[in-house]
Amino acid sequence: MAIDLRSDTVTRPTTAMRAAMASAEVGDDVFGEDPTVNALEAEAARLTGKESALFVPSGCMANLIAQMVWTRRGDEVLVGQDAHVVLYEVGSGAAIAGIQYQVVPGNGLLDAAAVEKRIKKATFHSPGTGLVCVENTHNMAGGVPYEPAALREIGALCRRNGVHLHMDGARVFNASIAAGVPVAELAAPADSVSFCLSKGLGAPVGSVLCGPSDFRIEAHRLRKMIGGGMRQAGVLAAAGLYALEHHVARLADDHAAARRLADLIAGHPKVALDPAAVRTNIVMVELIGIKPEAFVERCAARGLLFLPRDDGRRVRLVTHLDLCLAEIEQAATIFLDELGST
Ligand code: TLP
Repeated sequence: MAIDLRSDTVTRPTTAMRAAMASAEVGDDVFGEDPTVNALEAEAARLTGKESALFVPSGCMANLIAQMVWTRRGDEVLVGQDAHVVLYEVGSGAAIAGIQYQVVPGNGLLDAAAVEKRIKKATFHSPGTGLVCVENTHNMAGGVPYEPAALREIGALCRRNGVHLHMDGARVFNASIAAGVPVAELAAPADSVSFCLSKGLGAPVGSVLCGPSDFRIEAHRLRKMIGGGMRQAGVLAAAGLYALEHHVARLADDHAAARRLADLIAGHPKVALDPAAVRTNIVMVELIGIKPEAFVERCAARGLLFLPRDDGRRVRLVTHLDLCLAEIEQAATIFLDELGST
């Protein structure tokens, strides 16, 4: 079996998770009658400290719905560099929500000063800022979590300016473990937060979008509009509930595995990598004088899978619950071996 570090989305549900799915009580969720979906939404609202929550099929749908609820067509959405909503959501913000992005250059994480400089009111000839969106952890920056204080400052600034704040918290549980603060505290400055059950938490499908009750009413309508209404979704929600109960604390193991991998790889003359910068489960490695695509192919031929970034310089390796420490060490051996033979 290959060692698969392409993403934390590749995990398969465990036997215990499948048992929870098989025994889930279900109903028609479009009528709001699936007890397991309702329980998952209540738990997600509790964990994020929001009034309500909506179960959706994917992180992309959660982000799209949040952007549709909080903006008017033509609005600008302020995001950090390499934001997932800009790079990897197939242009849905533009194509469906009708928004345009203003991307703040930098490492991807926003700060209040950068936001303040760019936030603006609509005039007869320019768009206004409809929404600020933070990504926590920031995927393409290398799984970097926000400092809680930075989020509070951005939140306060948004409130002063009457602009909503959405957190793409696909990996906010990783951020919470890394920062040592509850998810609710990280999410408090944001009006809405989405998180994925299908990444480090190990569920097969699903994300949850959390926010105020009136936000949920509109989000629910939009979910149906874009084809995300699900029927006996309790079998999926059961996996999510199981993940929230059993797979959150263990994210620390993924972080330790990522740091171990970084420690083993760093120091090779053909890589630029600071292991101390690896705070969660993503290791972003810059290759020096080597083409990422060709290197990825060579490692794949040796049974080690990971992805090249599209910047022509870096590769991304992601740890998750389907890996053991021996595989991490084997991964490093193959990686270093192939570096040596370039
Ligand atoms: N990220 C995937 C790929 O799309 C890159 C991955 O392998 O990391 N927000 C963030 C920050 C994400 O990283 C992702 C998925 C999403 C949203 C979208 O989630 P899904 O795939 O459930 O639509």
